[in-house]
Amino acid sequence: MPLPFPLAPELRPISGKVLAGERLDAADGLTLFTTADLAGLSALANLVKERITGNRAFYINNQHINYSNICVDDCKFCAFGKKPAQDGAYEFALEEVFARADQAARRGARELHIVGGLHPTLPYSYYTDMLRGLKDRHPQIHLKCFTAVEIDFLASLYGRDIRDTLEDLRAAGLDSMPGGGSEMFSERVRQILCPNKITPARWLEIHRIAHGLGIRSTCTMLFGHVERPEERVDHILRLRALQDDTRGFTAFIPLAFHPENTGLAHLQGPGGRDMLRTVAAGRLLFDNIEHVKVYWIMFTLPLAQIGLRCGADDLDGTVIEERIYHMAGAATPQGVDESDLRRVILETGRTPVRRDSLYHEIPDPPVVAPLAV
Ligand code: V47
Repeated sequence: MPLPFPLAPELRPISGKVLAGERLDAADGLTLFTTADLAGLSALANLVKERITGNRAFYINNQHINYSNICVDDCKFCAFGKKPAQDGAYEFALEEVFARADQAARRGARELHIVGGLHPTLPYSYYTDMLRGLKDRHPQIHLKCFTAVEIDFLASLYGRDIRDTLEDLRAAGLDSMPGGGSEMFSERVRQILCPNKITPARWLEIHRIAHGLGIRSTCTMLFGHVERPEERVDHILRLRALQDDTRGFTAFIPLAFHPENTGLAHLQGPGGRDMLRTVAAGRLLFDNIEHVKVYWIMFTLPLAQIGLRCGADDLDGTVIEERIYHMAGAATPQGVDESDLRRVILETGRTPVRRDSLYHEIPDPPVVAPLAV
């Protein structure tokens, strides 16, 4: 059946594969990241999105908590991390974390997304007590905490292996892991961006172990800095290969690089076209991940709306207190209300679906009629 939209010649063999449900390979990926036909690419990705999730667009009532920005690493792309004695360095006492969680619970949040820097002296018990304290106070809230980079750091600081560390954290209340810290797997790029960060093999191994323990996670790709199209493809295909083995990733999240206040402030960051292209290419290449998120904090709400028509099916959430991206000069608000997200989704013609962290729908609470007096 002919497609209801025109396609540039280089996309036609790819659309043939997509319609036949065949997997795209690295050469196809390179075409997706280089074609000038953004409209055709987006329409193809939208077709796949609608095949998987129909007209629905997801969002979550969540809150981010960045418990500390103190970090022993020195990633060039990061404006968030500070050395312990540096101006602006902070760490939350557990009571401050709990106060934020109480505020989130009052707003009806269903997820806390908690990440920080690589803090050299916080005790192991800080992390386990944090999780235990949060679960005791708010058992209904899903705890999505600590990137693979933090898990690796914690494990090596306290001489424990990854499996034991993850089991301890899970016993304390950890439900799932966010996908940060993978950045871009290319060794060439890592030498420029983050030479001291854990290796791609280590990042993947930690997610593999987590998935084996039943801890789901997401995966990300930081793009729009010094990487080449083939390095984006390589990054995505390595994540896809892990997903073939474990099926543990719930969503792919392309993270648009924001250069302000970073060691790479001379770069531009990606333009809107490139951001939409990356969403669409991600949707088409990840034939084994159900959801693609346009993280509106990084994309802005108007561009995220278009993203929902280019392959993405999820906006992330209310967020409330984002710091990592705002330290890098993001001009978006630090958070929004659920009603804003619903409106933004409705404007795109999609049906808003409130979800939990694992993409189960959370229906509206029943409307209780007032008692007649
Ligand atoms: O790992 C840091 C990126 C990530 C900058 O799992 C930057 O659902 C752009 O991973 N410009 C943390 N990006 C955020 C993250 C995330 C966000 C939303 C949802 C999920 C999820 C995960 O942010 C870091 C790094 O890749 N980052 N600095 C910057 N200047």
